[in-house]
Amino acid sequence: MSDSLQILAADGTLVGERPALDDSALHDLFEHMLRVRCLDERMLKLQRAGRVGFVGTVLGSEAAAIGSASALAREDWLWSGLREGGAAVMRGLPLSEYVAQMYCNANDTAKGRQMCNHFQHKGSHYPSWSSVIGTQMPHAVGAAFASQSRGEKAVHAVYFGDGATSSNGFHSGMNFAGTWKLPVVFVCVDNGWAISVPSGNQTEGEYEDKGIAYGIPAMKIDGNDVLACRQAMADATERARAGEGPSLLVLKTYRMLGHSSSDDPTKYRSEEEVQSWREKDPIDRFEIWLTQEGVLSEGERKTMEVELTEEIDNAIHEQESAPPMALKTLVEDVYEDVPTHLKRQYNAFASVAERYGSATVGDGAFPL
Ligand SMILES: Cc1ncc(C[n+]2csc(CCOP(=O)(O)OP(=O)(O)O)c2C)c(N)n1
Ligand SMILES: [Mg+2]
Repeated sequence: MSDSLQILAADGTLVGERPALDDSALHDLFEHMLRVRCLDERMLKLQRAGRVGFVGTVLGSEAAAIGSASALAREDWLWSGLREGGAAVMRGLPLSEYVAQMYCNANDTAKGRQMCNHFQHKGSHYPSWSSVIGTQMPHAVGAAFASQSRGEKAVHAVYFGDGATSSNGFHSGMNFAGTWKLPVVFVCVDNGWAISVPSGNQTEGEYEDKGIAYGIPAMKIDGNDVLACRQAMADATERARAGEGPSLLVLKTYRMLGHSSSDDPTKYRSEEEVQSWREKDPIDRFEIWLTQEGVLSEGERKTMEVELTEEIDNAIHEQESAPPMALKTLVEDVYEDVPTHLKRQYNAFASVAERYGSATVGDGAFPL
C-alpha cells in the first residue's frame, strides 16, 4: 500500500501541512500526551510497590492514542482496548476516578467488577472494555448502528491492537460496518507486538490492506506523529458524519515497555529494536517542533512534568485513603430481590471475610 501519512518527521521537522490549531490548543495537546506518560510511570511504580495489581502502559504510543482521540467531537464514542485510558482523561475522566479504578476501591465506578486498568467513563462516552481481544469491535459497530438508526451524528471510534486483527470481532465488525455504511472509525494501533508475537508475524498481508476485503478505505499513518494521527482521525470522522461510512486507520507505533506489568519483553526482543524506536519518541519530536514554534519555552517540559506528577500524586493520596469496595456490591445491581442462592453464597463469603479479615491492597495480581 501507499506510504504512511506523516506531518512531523522523527527529528521534529514539519514535513506536511501545519494543523489549523492555535498555540493554546497545541500546548494542550502536548500537555495531554505528557500527562499520560507521567500517569504510566506513576502507575508502574505503584504496581511495583504492590499497591495496584496490573498496569498496561501506552508509553511510546501517546501520539497514537491522544493525537487521534483529540479529533473526536464530544458527542462521539471511544471504544477502547487496554491502552486508551489517557484519552478518556483528555475527554473528561477525572484523574481521581482513573486512580480509583486502578485501586478497585469504593470509589471505583466499575465497583471492582473489572480488572484494574480497564476504565469506563459515561460522561465522555467511554464504555468499559472486555479483556477478551477484539470484542469491542462488534460492540462499537452495534452502537454505531443504533446511532445511525436514531439519526444521531455521533461517530464511534474503536481502538484495537495489531494482534486483535486476528480475532473474530475484527472481521465481523468490519463486515457489518462496511455493509451498513456505519459511522465507525476502526483504529488499529500497530505497536509492533501482541505480547510476544511480532506484528510482522501476525499476518502475511499489510494491516491497511484488510480494509479492501470489506470495502472500507484504509490508511497507514505514522503513529508516533501526533499531528498525522489527529489529521487522519479528523478526516475519517468527517467522512463518517457525512454518511460515507467507516474507515480503517493503521497507526504504526511501538510498545516501548512490556505488554503489561507482568511481562518481561527482554525475553523476546532486542535492545537494538527498542533503541531504534526510542529515537522516534512521539513526545520528544512534538517538543522539538513546539519549541521551534515558540509554543513551548526551553525547559518547560520539566516544569510541566513536575506539575503533572503532583496532580497525579494528589489523586493517588486521595484514593489511597478510600475504603475498599463493600462486600455487598457482589450481589447488587442485577436483581431487584437478591435470589436465595446468591444470598447463601454472599453470607458464606461474608463469614469467611469475618474470620480471615480483608485482602490487602496488591493481593491477587493478575498473571498477564
Ligand atoms: C480472545 C483472547 N485471546 C487471547 C488473549 C490473551 N491476550 C491478552 S492481550 C493479547 C495480545 C494483544 O495484542 P494486540 O492486539 O496487538 O494489543 P496490544 O496489547 O499490543 O495493545 C493476548 C493474546 C485474550 N485476552 N483474549
Ligand atoms: Mg500490539
